[in-house]
Amino acid sequence: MNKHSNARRLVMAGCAIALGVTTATPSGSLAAQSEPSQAQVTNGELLPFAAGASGSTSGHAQMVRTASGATIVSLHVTGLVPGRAYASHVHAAPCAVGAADGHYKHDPAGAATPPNEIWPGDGPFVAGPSGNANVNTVADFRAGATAVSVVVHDRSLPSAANKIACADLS
Ligand SMILES: [Cu+2]
Repeated sequence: MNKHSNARRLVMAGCAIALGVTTATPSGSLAAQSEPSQAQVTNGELLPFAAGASGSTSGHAQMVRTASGATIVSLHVTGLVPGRAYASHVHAAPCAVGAADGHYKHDPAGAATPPNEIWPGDGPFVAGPSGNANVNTVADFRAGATAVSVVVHDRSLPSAANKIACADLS
């Protein structure tokens, strides 16, 4: 192998590390299993809850736990009321269990706000003129196993009954 192609391999390896991309290990040895985790992608369709059953809310959510230790959540919602304010959070129960229950917290004893919680849009967001919203957020930790759903809240409804849609992540 000549000098040029060696340099090229080094550059490519550097890029893979910088992007947090985990490449297949050639040996498959036990030692390889203690390498940094691979990226994990989960996603799900957004389905209406009772509070949103009168509308036509749909869309999807995706969570990427990166190999470098971050969590990226993106949410696409359609069928919202244009100009109305909504909010979204990662929740700690499946949609079918207690209407997805409460928010996922990185530190269970920590604050009920970001960065300890994961809120796509980082706070309230407003539906566009077509009733769509595309929001995301990046947390600087890898979400734990109980970060299982993404809920959309309609902030024009009372907080006790404003969960309009939910996506189970799998
Ligand atoms: Cu919520």
